[in-house]
Amino acid sequence: MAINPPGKQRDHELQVFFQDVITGLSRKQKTLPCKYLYDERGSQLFEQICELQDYYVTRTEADIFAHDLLEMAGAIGADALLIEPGAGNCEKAEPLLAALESPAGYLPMDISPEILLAAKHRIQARLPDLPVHAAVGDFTTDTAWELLPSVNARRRVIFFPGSTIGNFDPDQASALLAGFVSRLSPGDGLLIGTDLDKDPVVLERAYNDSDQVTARFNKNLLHRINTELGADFNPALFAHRSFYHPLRRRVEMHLVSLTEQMVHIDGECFHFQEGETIHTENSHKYTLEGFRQLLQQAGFTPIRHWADTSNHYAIHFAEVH
Ligand code: AVJ
Repeated sequence: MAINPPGKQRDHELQVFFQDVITGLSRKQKTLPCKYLYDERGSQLFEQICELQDYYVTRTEADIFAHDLLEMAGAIGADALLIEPGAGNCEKAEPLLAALESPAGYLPMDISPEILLAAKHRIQARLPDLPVHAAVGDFTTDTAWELLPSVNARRRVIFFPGSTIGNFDPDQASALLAGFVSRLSPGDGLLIGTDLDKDPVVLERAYNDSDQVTARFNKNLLHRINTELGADFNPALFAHRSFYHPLRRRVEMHLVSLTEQMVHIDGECFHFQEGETIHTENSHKYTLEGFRQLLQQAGFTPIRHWADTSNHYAIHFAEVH
């Protein structure tokens, strides 16, 4: 197998980014894939969002983990291997791993080797008996899962917190969960966080915070396209807009063109009408029943869930049937 030198790998990533941008902006409803919101600056801004009073999601999930950790560890049981796709700094898994009975190991996956290795060392310092198998790669590809068959455990449990599943349309979410099932065996588990459907006022405040951090997070995508792809977006001529769509049960994030304008990206030219938008993200909200149906369809049996007292957020435990 040929190994790409770092420069070439980077070139390839830029090519894919460029293609995705051109394809997205050529559609009738212009769109950009939300994964590109998370470059270094975007990830910093997202961390700031998580600290906002208006953004209840991160805080609420953390409260549920703090409150119900022992029950979750009990549901997972002894000698389990915890697998975390898109683990990042592994901060959410660490207390859970510490609460598990004789865990067989931890297998975090992330595209960033630096963040993953730093987290691995931190966890090994705290839990020296725990085998940590760090897998660098995109969890939607086979490479990231290559280590899995070689790790023995009584059961394997996928950990997918953060309501990341909400970024996927229901069809894609179902396919992602079915993909998880295909990596597991009957009786293996899934511990997954989902934001719940709720009062639109609460939802819209969370994605239109009074400090405008979400607006900066959204517009950072235009800066990124300018820097990495040499485009000439004027971010001042776009406005952040987020709204709840009750029929689609999701918060949509858009960038609205404030005027008629042209934008150029490497010889390609895109026309914007005044008021035309680029759709940059979806954040799907589930009812408890709706998410259980999604789990069921994908091949999981819902076992139980934990939620906050306002039912703003839920963490579900399910088993492969
Ligand atoms: C990272 C997908 C959980 O949808 O709430 C936050 C991303 N976008 N504010 C979410 C996000 C705008 C976030 N998730």
